[in-house]
Amino acid sequence: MKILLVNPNMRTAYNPLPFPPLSLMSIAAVVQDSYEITIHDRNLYKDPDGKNIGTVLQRAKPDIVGITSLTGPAILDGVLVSRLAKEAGAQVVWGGTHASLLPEQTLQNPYIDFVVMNEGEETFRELIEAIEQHRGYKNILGLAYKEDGQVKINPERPFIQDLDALPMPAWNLVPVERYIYRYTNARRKIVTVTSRGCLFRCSFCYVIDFHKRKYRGKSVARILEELAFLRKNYGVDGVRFDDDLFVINRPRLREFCDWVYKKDVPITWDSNCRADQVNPEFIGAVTRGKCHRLTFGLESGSDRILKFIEKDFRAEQIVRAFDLLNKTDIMTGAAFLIGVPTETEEDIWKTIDLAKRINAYHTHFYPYTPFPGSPLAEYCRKNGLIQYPERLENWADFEYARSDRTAMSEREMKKISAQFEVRNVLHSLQRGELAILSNFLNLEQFQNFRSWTGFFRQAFRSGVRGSVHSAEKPIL
Ligand code: B12
Ligand code: SF4
Repeated sequence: MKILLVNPNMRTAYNPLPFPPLSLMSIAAVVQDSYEITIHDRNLYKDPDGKNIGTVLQRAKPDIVGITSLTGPAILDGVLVSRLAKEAGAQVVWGGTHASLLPEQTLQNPYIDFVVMNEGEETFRELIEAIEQHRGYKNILGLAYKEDGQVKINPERPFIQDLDALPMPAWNLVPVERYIYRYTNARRKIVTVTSRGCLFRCSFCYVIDFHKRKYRGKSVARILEELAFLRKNYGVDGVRFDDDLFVINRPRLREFCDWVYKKDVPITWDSNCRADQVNPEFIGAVTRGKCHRLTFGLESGSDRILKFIEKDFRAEQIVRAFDLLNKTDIMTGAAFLIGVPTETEEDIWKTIDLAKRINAYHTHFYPYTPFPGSPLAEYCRKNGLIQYPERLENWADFEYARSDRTAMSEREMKKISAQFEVRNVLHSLQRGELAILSNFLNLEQFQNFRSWTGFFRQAFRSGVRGSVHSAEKPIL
């Protein structure tokens, strides 16, 4: 059996750097000893009309093509690859967040044969075996498929409790060098994931439906083993832990930081965090553990909105956390949502004021998008604010934050976002964070340059220095 796993093109102005396709690397690791398996990352080259991947498929003639999915523009690329894969005679399997949350609609697409829902390692292995041995699919937990034109959805598969039992992600199947980037405090940094799920309940987030608010984490010994592997084989000296919430398990975090400190592990790291996790004890632990950056989903400066989206912290906790963080050397990132249902112009200005007050190293404003299955998307649906798109493809450009639904016009919101992005670059230059910019001098990363220049062209065109509202205060 020949298997080709494809990471569709996910790059947008917001995500210009390629990320290692950890989902595909994790499922590949489980089956690579038994099957001929290849990973193909479409983020590493330009191929908008699919000529290149079409040729790859026609030459390799894989039996199975697996594609990962997120709600967003990558869906269109995934559908393009699925069509070409079917033309080459393959069975097409989708997995990942979007397909897991909407398996039925995903399977209504004529080019998709199977959906592996939620965690993929065991379900995918059983599916390959069933295809190979021409067995039926009805006993495979976590699988959705078509039978006589009908979509069948099997019962859920219980989560893998012991993530240490999984093999190391298949770094051997990807061009690791393409995913290594420079950062302040790290010459060779890469992204990895050490846990799954989160215990919080932010109503816009996918974890509630996807991970059922269950958390599973690799042990500290296993994390250190993976870091040692990355260091030994690829000279990695910096890591971004892109877990849903790396810091959530406090005993694990403390143990990890103590080990890094005691053994002087030559790696710095960054991760997501929540404002309500930050206190002097936390800062002491992560500083000892060589954390160099923490990014926060802060969402809003309005307590009413924070309550509405069930963020379970208040604006004053954000201020307190940043008052502590700003006294340390830890770099900070702050992400805010804009255009959330019920948000007023006053709420938006509270958010802008808070963003300026806490003065994170980098501040991002993202327009709210309802992700299928999240409680907030369901709220929008029930209240007639949105209708879910009828076809898989229409999720590619599905937006909520449109002028007819939000307090500010789309243009004004984009302008706020662009102004903070420009502020980020100016702050980075002031702080001498030139390492980040030096990524563009790396020939292999040079193609990213165009995505960034496009973004800043747009930002400046929106009038960076102009106020976002006739009688308002400028952001910069
Ligand atoms: C890295 C990352 C990215 C990378 C790309 C990842 C990649 N594939 O190359 C970048 C930065 C490009 C990215 C972009 C976006 N992302 Co993102 N991203 C992540 C992140 C942090 C890690 C993903 C990961 O590797 N997880 C680890 C692996 C092991 O878990 P997994 O992906 O769930 O994979 C498992 C299963 O899903 C399944 N599986 C997955 N794929 C497949 C495929 C097959 C064939 C099979 C059988 C199984 C299978 O098996 C895997 C192992 O169990 C997640 C959050 C998280 N911690 O998971 C968000 C996350 C996936 N992203 C999200 C979002 C919203 C986005 C954006 C829309 C953000 C934006 N506004 O720009 C964009 C989409 C851009 C686009 N063009 O469509 C949401 C997804 C919500 C949704 N409904 O899809 C998440 C969950 C974050 C969040 N909390 O909201 N993202
Ligand atoms: S947004 Fe972050 S803290 Fe909130 S539920 Fe999702 S992963 Fe957890």
